[in-house]
Amino acid sequence: MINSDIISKSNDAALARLRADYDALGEHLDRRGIDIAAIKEQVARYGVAVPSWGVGTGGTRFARFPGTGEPRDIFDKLDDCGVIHQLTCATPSVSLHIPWDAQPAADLNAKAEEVGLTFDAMNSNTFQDQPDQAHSYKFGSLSHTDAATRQQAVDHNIACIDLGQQIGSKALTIWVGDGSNFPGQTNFTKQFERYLDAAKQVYAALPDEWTLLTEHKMYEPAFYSTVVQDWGTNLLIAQQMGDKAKCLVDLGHHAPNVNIEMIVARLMQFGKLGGFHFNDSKYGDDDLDTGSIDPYRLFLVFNELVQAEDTPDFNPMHMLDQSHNVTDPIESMMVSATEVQRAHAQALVVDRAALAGYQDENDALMATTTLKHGFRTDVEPILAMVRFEGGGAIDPVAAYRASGYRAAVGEERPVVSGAGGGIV
Ligand SMILES: [Mn+2]
Repeated sequence: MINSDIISKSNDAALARLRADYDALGEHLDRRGIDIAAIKEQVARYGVAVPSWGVGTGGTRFARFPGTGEPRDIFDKLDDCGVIHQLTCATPSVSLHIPWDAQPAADLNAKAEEVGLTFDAMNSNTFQDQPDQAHSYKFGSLSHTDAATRQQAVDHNIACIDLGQQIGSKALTIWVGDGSNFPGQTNFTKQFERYLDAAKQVYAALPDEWTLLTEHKMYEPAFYSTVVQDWGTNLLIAQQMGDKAKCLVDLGHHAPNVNIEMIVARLMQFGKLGGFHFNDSKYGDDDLDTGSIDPYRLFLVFNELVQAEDTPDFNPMHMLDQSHNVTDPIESMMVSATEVQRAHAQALVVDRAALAGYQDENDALMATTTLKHGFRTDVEPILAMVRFEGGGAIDPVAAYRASGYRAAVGEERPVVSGAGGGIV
């Protein structure tokens, strides 16, 4: 963790400016009939989970260039995740990927408590083979033509639930790489039937208070067809399973130009929006830092979410899911968490009553201008004040760099060979 003196010193240098900016924004919002303290409270209550795999340096299909002091195991990862939350006060939980992070529950719980974190959704992995497994997932997992391979994938998912129960998780996220690379390679219908049968076995093992999240993805690693390719198929799955099954929306897993915020609205309307994986993309599933390419789209997603915040039992899980190739993953994650908070806060300051009026009057120009007014509002002083008041850093990246954390862990953690490609 970062020494609190370093955070205090960094904050001392920035506090006077922050107070002036916060007061100015407060006056501005007051003229718009918005109480800045109420927005600040809502921002403070919001948290986004970080994925354990996000604190390692990722790669592409071509190469992986290792960074300094990469985490060696889940305990190093939890240290890094602890730093992200310590400085941003925005990421109180971590999502584990099994078997990458499989360790005795008591050890995981002890480490999480030490660094002040809890555990978010469990993620199963049936898209790669493990050294000791009996059946290969080369041609699929839950939808494999071979019953024993499907059973192995089902058993793995149930093992993820078992571990999750011991560490306080309440959800299992399933994403499979199953699909095909050639027309004719698979029978779409039979393959989906096999998937549904297997997924139902996992669903049957789900504890009452748990949620099963299924994540769709249009392509990759299968490049002709994917079993759970879009939100339509994903919704069919959730409807087939039952009330505890909901859809997970990863911002990078759609066809180009798809209206993601509208998918969000549709899923919410029918109680099937289970959660998000935040990232950004220019071309495909680029897994770039959240808000780095299209912050307006992120805002439009939150514009839908904010409208549903008062709905009973509406509590979708929010997680970052991105891959860092050229940045320090801790810095990318801190900035991304802030971008998610920013989009949330911008959506909160939209004049909803005015917007609804313009919509009813079919005043397209004023409706879109009213929405854009929220997006144009610089809410950074609110976010910074939430961090400061929570004991975090007004400028997390500055405090992090001043701490020398990366160099320090670099002393203990050897560089991992960069020979292989692959996104983690
Ligand atoms: Mn994802």
